[in-house]
Amino acid sequence: MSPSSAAAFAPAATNNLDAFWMPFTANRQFKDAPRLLVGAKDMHYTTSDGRQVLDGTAGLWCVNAGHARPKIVEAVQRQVAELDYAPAFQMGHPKAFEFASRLTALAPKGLDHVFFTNSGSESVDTALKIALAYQKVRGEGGRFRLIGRERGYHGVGFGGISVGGIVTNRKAFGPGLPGTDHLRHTYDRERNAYSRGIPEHGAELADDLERLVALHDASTIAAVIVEPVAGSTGVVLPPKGYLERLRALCDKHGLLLIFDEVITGFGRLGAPFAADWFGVTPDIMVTAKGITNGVVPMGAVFVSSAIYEAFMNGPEHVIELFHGYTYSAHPLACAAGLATLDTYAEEGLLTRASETGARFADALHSLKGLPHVIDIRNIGLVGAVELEPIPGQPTKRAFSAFLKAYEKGIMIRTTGDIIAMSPPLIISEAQIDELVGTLADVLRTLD
Ligand code: PXG
Repeated sequence: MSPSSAAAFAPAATNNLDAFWMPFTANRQFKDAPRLLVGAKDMHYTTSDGRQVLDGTAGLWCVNAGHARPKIVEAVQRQVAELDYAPAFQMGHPKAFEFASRLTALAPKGLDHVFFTNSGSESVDTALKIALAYQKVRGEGGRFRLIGRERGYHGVGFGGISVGGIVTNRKAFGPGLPGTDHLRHTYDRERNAYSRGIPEHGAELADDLERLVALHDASTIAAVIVEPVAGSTGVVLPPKGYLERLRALCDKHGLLLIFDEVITGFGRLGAPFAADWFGVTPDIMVTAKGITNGVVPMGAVFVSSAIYEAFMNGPEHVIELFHGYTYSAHPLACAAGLATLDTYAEEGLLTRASETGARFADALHSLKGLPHVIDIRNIGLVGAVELEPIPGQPTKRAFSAFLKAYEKGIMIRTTGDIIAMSPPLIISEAQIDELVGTLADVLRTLD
């Protein structure tokens, strides 16, 4: 055997941390001092060194009912033994239809059809493609532009980064989709710092859509996509009246309004969807994450009947929408999703944040005045604490808070110099106090 083929047959080194190129991670920093999770139950993770860590982020904003919930675990176990996979192209399985029906019954009135995907990013691209194709089937194919918003996060597909507005997620990846443009973001610290809940000032920022309509003409614009509450960019809330105004302007100009509810969907704000919370219904609603409690990857795009029916024309044997994924409506995801909806309903979780949110808001706003804190924002069970960056070293201060917090037994997220929290919706008042109290201790020790 030549030396090179011997090497090829050598067993893989175990625990070779280098093999896994980790997503959205400082790989070298992590691999120098790994943080490994080996178990999870309800509100806690277990680490590889045997510690319990309070989950202040619901994983990545997805484990809304808490970890390892019995109904969901059992449903997935049963499903994998009964029907592990079924094609969704020209074939079906009962739970796909059952889950879609349950979801549309839960969704805001008028969003009566669901297209299944496997992630938020796929849901975003699906929504954008449906919007373009819809304009074409209704004879408005000249409407090709897609409008996003500065500081928006719509996942990492080319469509999503094109309408997204986070520079680090865009600048390395070329020009993106042609024909996209962006509304101004709604963060205004000068007028709205330390707002409790929805900020007072800035509804007029929705009128920025008029600027883009004047520039491009409405007849070239297919859709506007926004997160009702922007999560990844550090929790940016819509000012009072902003979403209503955006809805009215979309109607005025014949534009579809897409809500990206990947984070706000499934109870995060205290209502099933942000559309319910704000009383503003989009034409298309993008979801993922909490749809299966994060247990099996899945996303779903909800569309209005007007959109769905517009495609149900032409010869009946012809595919109406040339789009879909091998794993659309995967049986394990549907089983997990049905059990997730049962758990949400039995425990009242989709509205629970409207009660616990007040305690969370009190706790968060008590951090005002601690070193480096320059703003605090909250809605439902979402909160953000913004820190003054270390001069010349943006992100470093918040990241060091994240590391210290993990050592002290709580999991938080940071983006830029903003600390974000979005605990599972089952969090108790004592756990809210523990989460925010530990964060306060961390903030007191920051350089
Ligand atoms: N849209 C929105 C609004 C999101 O928040 C996506 C789309 C993409 O979803 P997928 O499933 O493709 O990742 C997201 C994802 C964070 C964080 O800590 C946020 C997300 C993902 C990971 C971390 O802010 N949001």
